Amino acid sequence: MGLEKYRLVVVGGGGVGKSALTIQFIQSYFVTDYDPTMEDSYTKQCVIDDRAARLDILDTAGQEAFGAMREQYMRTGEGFLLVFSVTDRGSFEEISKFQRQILRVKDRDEFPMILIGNKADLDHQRQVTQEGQQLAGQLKVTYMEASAKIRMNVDQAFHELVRVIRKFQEQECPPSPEPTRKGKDKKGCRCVIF
Ligand SMILES: Nc1nc2c(ncn2[C@@H]2O[C@H](COP(=O)(O)OP(=O)(O)OP(=O)(O)O)[C@@H](O)[C@H]2O)c(=O)[nH]1
Ligand SMILES: [Mg+2]
Repeated sequence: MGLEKYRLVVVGGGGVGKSALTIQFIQSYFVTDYDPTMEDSYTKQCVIDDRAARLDILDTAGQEAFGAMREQYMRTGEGFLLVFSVTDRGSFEEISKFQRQILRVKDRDEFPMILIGNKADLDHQRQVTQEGQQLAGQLKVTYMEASAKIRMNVDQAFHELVRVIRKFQEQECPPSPEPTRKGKDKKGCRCVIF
């Protein structure tokens, strides 16, 4: 069976910990310095629910100055981690804007995404509490609190997004009954290759 490939995109405001989460997931260490990202990509193979997958992860720029490439990566992404920091109210308030932009670029009412409240280790600096879960309900996505620093819910967040993408693609494009069929079907769906 061919390796499943997923293109994941990490979005959210500046300094919320997108790079720290991504690097913790890929390389298992915590980056303490803040070096604003322009755009970085990573690849990791992993097994999620007994199915091997290759994840191509795009770590995007939160800072507006680097925001020009946004539409381009939104077009190619198959699933999005919407990241805010629980210590930064402004980053939480920006999330709906990211979701709207993704849905507009995709021209859909829903698309695989999950909402991540990062920096959950900084409990004494919290500016967002139960509203994380409430927003996820409104956006109809799963909510997880995470910490890149203490490696809490890091693998879980990326794995959960892959599950959401799989479910979405199976609904869009149920596996073909013909086992040798490849490539695109009539609807232009990208089907699983057996
Ligand atoms: N305590 C704590 N600090 C974190 C966590 N995640 C990231 N940080 C710190 O927050 C700062 C910003 O993290 P980055 O990962 O660079 O943020 P970013 O979202 O990639 O920022 P841009 O690339 O500008 O969009 C760094 O100093 C990190 O060490 C976390 O879970 N807990
Ligand atoms: Mg970054």
